[in-house]
Amino acid sequence: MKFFVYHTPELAPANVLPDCAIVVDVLRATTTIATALNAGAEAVQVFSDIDSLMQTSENWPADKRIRVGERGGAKVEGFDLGNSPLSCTPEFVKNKRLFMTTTNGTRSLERIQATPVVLTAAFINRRAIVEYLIAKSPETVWVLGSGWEGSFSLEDTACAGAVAQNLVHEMGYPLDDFAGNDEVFAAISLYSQWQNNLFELLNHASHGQRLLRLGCYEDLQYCAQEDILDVLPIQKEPGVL
Ligand code: 3SL
Repeated sequence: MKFFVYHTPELAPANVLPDCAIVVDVLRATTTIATALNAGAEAVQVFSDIDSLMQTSENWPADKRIRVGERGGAKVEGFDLGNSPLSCTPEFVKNKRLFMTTTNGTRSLERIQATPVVLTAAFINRRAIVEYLIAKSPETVWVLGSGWEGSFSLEDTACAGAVAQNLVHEMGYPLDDFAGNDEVFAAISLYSQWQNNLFELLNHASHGQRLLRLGCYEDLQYCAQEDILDVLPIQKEPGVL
């Protein structure tokens, strides 16, 4: 397995795709996706823009759909939910399809949706991702951080490092053979430094601070937990997990 980390979708090479792409947006899109699927949502369908979400979701039965969206961290006006994973309870999402648009995470998913296997990862479901990779052993794996509007996000690269470190330990891969780019070393170093204090790391992150200003303290606490959900968000058709 050759493992590559890209801090943002823009940094991934154009005109080539890996065997497996893993999108990470710890704060909060991929944490919300894992939570919703674990709570029994029928699927999560992602959109980079609000208009196409509205058009597609109009054709879905109203009692079977939930519109989820944020811009700048705040709920999109008229939508059922913002992007808080804590809202995705079984009472609310079970057997429903989430139609979701977010500032960065859904854009990353759109960027690599033609990849044969697309997964989403967060700290909360890191273990399920690692187990899938060990079982299937795809030849090339990209982890794409979502960043914030094109710039680096601490928490996404740390999560990429959490997946990479786990794989290296469990599979006994020599790091030099496993790492496809220098970012893999950086991601593992970042995670190793903070793995016992991920909540504090999220507090330092610029998007963590933005969410704290919006009153999302409990979201940060939730997103900082590791391996609490055994759920594998995997793309079933383009844009649908
Ligand atoms: O940018 C995104 O995709 C979101 O996850 C950002 S937020 O945490 O919902 O504000």
